[in-house]
Amino acid sequence: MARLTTLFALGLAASLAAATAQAAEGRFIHPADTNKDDRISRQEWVAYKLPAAEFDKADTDADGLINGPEFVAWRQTQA
Ligand SMILES: [Ca+2]
Ligand SMILES: [Ca+2]
Repeated sequence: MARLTTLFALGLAASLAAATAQAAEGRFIHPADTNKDDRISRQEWVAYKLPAAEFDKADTDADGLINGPEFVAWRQTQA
């Protein structure tokens, strides 16, 4: 169990680093964005096992999609 937790934590850290770096370049590439439209939809969010209740908090402009800046801002609230 401890090993699984460690692997999960490493995966999250890698995802965060990647998303932050891509957002800085004006592009948003995240493994949760399975249709590669640079936005995370609610379905993609849930499919990636992110907490469904957090989607509305992350979607600050309430357009139903999480873009790069929204994701990075939400991520920073999770630290
Ligand atoms: Ca998408
Ligand atoms: Ca949005």
